[in-house]
Amino acid sequence: MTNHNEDRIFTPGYLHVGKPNIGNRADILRRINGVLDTHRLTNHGPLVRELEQRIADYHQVKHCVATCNGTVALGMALRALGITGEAIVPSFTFVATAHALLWQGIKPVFCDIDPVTANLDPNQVERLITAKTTGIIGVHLWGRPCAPNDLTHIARQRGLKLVFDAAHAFGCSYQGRMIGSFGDAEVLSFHATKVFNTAEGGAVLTNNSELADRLRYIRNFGFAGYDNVTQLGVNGKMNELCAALGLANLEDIETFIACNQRNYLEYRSLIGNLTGLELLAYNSAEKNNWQYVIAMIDEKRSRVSRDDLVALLHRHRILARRYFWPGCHRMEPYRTLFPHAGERLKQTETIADKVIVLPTGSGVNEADIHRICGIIAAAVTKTDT
Ligand code: T4K
Repeated sequence: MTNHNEDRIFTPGYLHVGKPNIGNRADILRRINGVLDTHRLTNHGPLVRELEQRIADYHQVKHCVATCNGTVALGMALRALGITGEAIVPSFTFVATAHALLWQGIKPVFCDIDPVTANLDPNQVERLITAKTTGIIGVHLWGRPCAPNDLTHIARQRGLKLVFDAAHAFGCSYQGRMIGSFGDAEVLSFHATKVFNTAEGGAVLTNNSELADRLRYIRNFGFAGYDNVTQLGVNGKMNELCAALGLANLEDIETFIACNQRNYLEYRSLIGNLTGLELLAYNSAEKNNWQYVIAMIDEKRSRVSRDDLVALLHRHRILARRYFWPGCHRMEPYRTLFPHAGERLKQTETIADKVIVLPTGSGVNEADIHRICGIIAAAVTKTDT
């Protein structure tokens, strides 16, 4: 049984990572009513097209191809770019990144992360390139850019395709340029748990018009007109109801981000200097969505272990998470396929064992954060007795 079956977490009184941000309800219902009135529920309707344009504008990129979710968007991008054989990818990511590769018959070659950024380590990437490598998949973990310049340089030099999994990076920037236009393509997720959501949804962003065209065909079974299928495709379409929710939520995106930032600063003021705990920093010179409040527990200096702290918080109905423990390589089918991968993933395993993701978003208020931090501080702090 997976956590998806834990309906108890949806009962009032729980604080959790990933509680959806929901925009103005009247606006959402008005837009959904409009969809119902027209009877146009899906297949590239006007709301999906409007959302695509607005998301492309927001990320300053030419094309946004909206999809039914981020995982399908990743698979579509890999296929449209002709990535085959092997692709280099972090193990320290949500398992969907690795699954998207294997689902396309591509071998994920797990690469270690940089201990400071927790993102792909470009030096390690170079070492893993073989004659079979056709692509690099960087993940902007927790919305923090994944070495876009270094990876672009390596990909260009070695003739590889470069895709960024930007599932966490809606509204983030790198060196003043919005995430969305780095590499050959970047992939967003609009899952309920993301800073911007359409309940389920995702998108591929790219500046390459020819690639965008190919993605639009792939998204629609390969149809190029009535009864005319010109290539292998999939059903990757976003529907109008999700787009309606998305358009309404987009109206409030700056409010959601401001709320996240306020929450983050509150956490920082309360547990930012705690011995035994490090709160992950964001570069405030860049645009961030502040969607992930990440604490790293140093078990040598903390009174409590990471896992005991998570269990303690759960007992208090605070569903902190260990994203992305234990790392894809220690999950099936990868554990069986690549039993020795861990030997080169030392930083991945070290960081995966330290991380706690704390609740934030519009469902969390200042008093909640004080309560959470009180429990954490009491548990982590060693007393001199
Ligand atoms: N790449 C990366 C790096 C990703 O993080 C993700 C998704 C993807 C690719 C793939 O994108 P999608 O195909 O999903 O668009 C969740 C999400 O299902 C997943 O979208 C997300 N990353 C991942 C980080 O987290 P779970 O299984 O941990 O989520 P779950 O169902 O336990 O939900 C988390 C919490 O959110 C719960 O405690 C309750 C709350 N919640 C959740 C939902 C769905 C709500 O309050 N309401 C809701 O409707 O995977």
